Amino acid sequence: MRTKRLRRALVAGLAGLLAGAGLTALPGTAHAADTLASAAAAKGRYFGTAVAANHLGESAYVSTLNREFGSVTAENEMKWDATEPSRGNFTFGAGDRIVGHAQSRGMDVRGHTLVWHSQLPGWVSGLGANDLRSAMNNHITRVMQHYQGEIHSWDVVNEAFQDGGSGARRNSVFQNKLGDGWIEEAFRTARAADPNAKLCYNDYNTDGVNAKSNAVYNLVRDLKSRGVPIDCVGFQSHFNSASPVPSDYRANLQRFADLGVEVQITELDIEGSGSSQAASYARVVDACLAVSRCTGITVWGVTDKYSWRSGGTPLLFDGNYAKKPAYHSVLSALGGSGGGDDGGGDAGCSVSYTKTREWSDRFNGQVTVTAGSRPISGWTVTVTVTPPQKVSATWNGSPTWDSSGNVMTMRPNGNGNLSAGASTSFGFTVMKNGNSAAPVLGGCTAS
Ligand code: 9MR
Repeated sequence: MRTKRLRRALVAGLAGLLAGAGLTALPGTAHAADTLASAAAAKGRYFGTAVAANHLGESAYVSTLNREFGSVTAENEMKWDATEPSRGNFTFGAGDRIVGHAQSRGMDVRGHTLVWHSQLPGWVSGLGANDLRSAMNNHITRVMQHYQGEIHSWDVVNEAFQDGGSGARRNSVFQNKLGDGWIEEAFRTARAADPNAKLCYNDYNTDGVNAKSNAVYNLVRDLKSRGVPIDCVGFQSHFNSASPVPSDYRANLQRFADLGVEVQITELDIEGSGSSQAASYARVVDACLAVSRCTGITVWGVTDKYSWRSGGTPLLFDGNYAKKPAYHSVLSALGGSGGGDDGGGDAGCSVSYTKTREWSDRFNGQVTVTAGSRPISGWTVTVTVTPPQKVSATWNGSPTWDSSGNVMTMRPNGNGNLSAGASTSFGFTVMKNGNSAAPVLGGCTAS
């Protein structure tokens, strides 16, 4: 691993020099915040993707990866069946290719995954308890030591709980032969193997508050209270119409964060298309940004065509690597400035005004905000009244005022997320004070 560490140090050193000179390092060299990675970095988050080593020879795949992403996860190459197909024989070639690619571009690497009931080679299932314990600890130790210093977070244990309402542990060779303590043992072994890697528990269908996430929550709370080393919880976040982004997603992330662990969105994909898919993605990004300990988001692949469920077109780039509406909504939710290549060039939203009611001393106005060709997750509109008029009340928006009190800047109050072409409106009452002039609207700016 010497050469890799040296290369990583050189890349890090170069990044430091560029930063010292006031320049931005890889990735996203061209303009600040016009890629997923750079927009996320501006918010203190990483934005990553799962990568398959066998696509690293495809130029469109690699150029999209290099341009947009700041962290990679090996989709399959670091799993047990790939790294230790027979007992004691370790093969790291495919995983090393991914790490080498990431390091050459200054990307971070997530490690996935050390102990999982699936993609487990057959020889593991045949072991007796004592043998299994030493095989598990040896596997963790050897794989983590191979990648020591190169992985920011490891999924030490993956998917140890059952689906459904029981909150019980999943039947697995580890659970059945080693009992409940195997998870704790895996984390202790992992800390000893690479003390600098963050150690995560990772699972699916734990994204909202439910029996399964309660069980994981209780596990993490117990491990933390007894000083067992665990630093992070991964929420896979595989969504579709049968399993949509839960309404309590943010609250669920927050309750785990409140246990003192980082939360990471580790395998995000959302089946669907168009504005509804885009809006769901924006909700996930908004939730992560609202939780200060949510440190990053990884989507489970670069392009729909190589997704594990490609029929559901769940990713941000289509099969030709074109940016989908979901891409734009993620970039926009991250605060980035997209709009470059979709021929849009508009501000992202438009406004119209109507007077809805009038009395002798006052009138009510309504402003309708309509998203353009892409979904938006926020909007800003200015409304200027003519002195001595004064705005005396507002609704469906959050106003701020300039020092004169005549210019109101209105932002959403829970009504910021609009799918492409969708509308919302806010209202206000203007005291005339002798002047019935209509207010003047500034343009609409989307975020
Ligand atoms: O995306 C992975 C796919 O290529 C594999 O065939 C599959 C085998 O189980 O694993 C997929 O990744 C899974 C991940 O490792 C753990 N969470 C669920 C992911 C999707 O199945």
